[in-house]
Amino acid sequence: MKNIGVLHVITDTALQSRFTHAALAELAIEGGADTVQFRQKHGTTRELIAMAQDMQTICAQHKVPLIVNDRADIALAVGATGTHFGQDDMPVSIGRQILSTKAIIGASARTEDKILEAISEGADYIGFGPIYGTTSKSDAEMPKGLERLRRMCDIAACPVIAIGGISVQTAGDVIRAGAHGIAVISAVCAHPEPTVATQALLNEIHGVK
Ligand code: TZP
Ligand code: MG
Repeated sequence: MKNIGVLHVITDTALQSRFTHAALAELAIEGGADTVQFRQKHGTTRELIAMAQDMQTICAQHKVPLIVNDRADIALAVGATGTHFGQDDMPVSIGRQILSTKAIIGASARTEDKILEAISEGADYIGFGPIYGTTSKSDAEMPKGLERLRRMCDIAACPVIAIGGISVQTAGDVIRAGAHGIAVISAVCAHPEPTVATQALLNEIHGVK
């Protein structure tokens, strides 16, 4: 099994405009993030490649994996470690044809069937959420809560990364419910001090694990 991080910081420049994706990556890594995910829903492919390239330079310097949301082509273009696909994005099996067997491919799955499907197609981890209410994703579903998370972690034969509304107050509960790790946007990107916020989340995770 591949080494999957426990604290995935997803960079976001729609929620805040103080920091670029690359600046957020640097601040999060300084705080101990062990995975950084580039998530940018608008812009040209050239613009996305330039942003991802800047992030990859920082991530490579610190030996932290960079995961590109949605886009296997951009991951390939900048030499990122992998990609994360939603249920409407590229199927994991096709992503695997584009990227190497060593690449980390994560897949969001909202139901038991979709979890099993993503794993059978070769997903290295499952993203499950939103656990709590979130305003960071425009089309987020209703919160799924800790009980459903627990069930999903029981059936998934790979690490589950919980996402959605997770804060320093709830990170420990999420890990106790069986999640391998967490992915956050606002808890880090919208925090006055992203590095401090990352450190605090990591402390909560390590307090349980
Ligand atoms: N997928 C499910 S919830 C979500 C995504 C991308 C948003 C997570 O952002 P936040 O601010 O940590 O709730
Ligand atoms: Mg997507």
